[in-house]
Amino acid sequence: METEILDVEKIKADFPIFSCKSPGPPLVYLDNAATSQKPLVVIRALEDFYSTYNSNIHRGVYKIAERATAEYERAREKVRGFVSAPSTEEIVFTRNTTESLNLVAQSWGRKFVSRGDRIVITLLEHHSNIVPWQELAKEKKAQVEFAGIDKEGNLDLEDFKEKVVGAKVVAFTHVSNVLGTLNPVKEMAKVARREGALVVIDGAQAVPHMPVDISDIGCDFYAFSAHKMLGPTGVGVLYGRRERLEEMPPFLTGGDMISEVHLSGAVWNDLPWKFEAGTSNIADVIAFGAALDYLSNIGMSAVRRHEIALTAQALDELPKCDGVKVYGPSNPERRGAVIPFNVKDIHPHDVSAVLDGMGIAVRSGYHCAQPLHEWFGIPSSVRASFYIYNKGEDVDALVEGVRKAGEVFGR
Ligand code: C6P
Repeated sequence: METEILDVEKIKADFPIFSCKSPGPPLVYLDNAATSQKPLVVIRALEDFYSTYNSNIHRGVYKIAERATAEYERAREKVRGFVSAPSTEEIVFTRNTTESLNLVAQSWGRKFVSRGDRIVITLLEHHSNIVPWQELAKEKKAQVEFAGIDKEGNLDLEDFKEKVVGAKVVAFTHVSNVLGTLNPVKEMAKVARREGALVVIDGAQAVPHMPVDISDIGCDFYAFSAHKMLGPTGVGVLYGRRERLEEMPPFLTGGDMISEVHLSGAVWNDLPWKFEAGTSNIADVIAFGAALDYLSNIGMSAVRRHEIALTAQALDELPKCDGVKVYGPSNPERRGAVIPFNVKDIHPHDVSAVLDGMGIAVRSGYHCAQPLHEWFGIPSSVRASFYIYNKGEDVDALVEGVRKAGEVFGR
């Protein structure tokens, strides 16, 4: 079926993995919520760094070191522009979304959260936005509360608003990595900030797939990962509002995050370097810049429209298969391109194995969101997730594979 908005064949030609000659059927990659594939420009940026100007940053005063520093800081500016953050001082590079969220919980949380405080999150969270708060709460004798969802997996906004009253920290996902639920983050941030709460947003499944304007949302912290948006693994981003970053202690200490060290103690570096201790993931940050250029050339509005079309097709076709139950919001405009489902009582790993036999890669399990699966009363699910190199034919292949799994294992 012809669904796509983007020129998928042209895009696919930029991704070496799709022309890789391996035995078996060609790869239909539908595990993009876990990590995306990488275009040649990103791979080349890594090769270019290591083969022509490999050196450490913020230290050497020789040519290649100065170039490395400049490219690294240029990538920071690209990130800032990509998410419309106010300044590069507020863009901190971490290893991934998980580390970004831990940084907030460990640094801001340990300083400002105290006994009896309430930390409000939602049932839609990935473990990375649950466990750091649970650990903080344990240490500080604070409480973690979960705002609820409706049957489709939309946030219960009234419940959220009630729970947020008097909260110290409010942390929520922009897009659910399981159901695709697209949260009204601007409204949520406004309500939480009115209460004087710290507002933390997990944007791991949003920034890769749609235009995101952090200044417009109005949060204190916003986290995401490069590897889900064509970039290398090992690079995360934490946007932090300047006042918040200034009032909190460093997360890790050592080289690069200091401006002076004496026998009597140390003085912290300026923002954002105060939060980037030790040698950074230089090559991968620079290559992430190439990924952002690639996505910007396509345009994030086009990416979003393309994914809505694929999602609409999947939401239309999958439920027609015998015994298939699809979870999440029914309106493709109100969800990301993430489709979880189950087939009869067949184990998701078995469905995934049948799909794998056809060259189709999906994720099966609880997708690092066990509380959400428990709420739905299921141990696990199969999850297909789309990106810019997927086309309507991939959805057709998925549907065919799901039918086949139903026949192979169904009773
Ligand atoms: N979700 C998935 O298959 P890291 O692993 O730190 O880059 O991202 C963590 C994370 C945080 N929040 C959300 C909403 C996420 O989706 C993820 C990563 C992947 O769903 C791997 S578990």
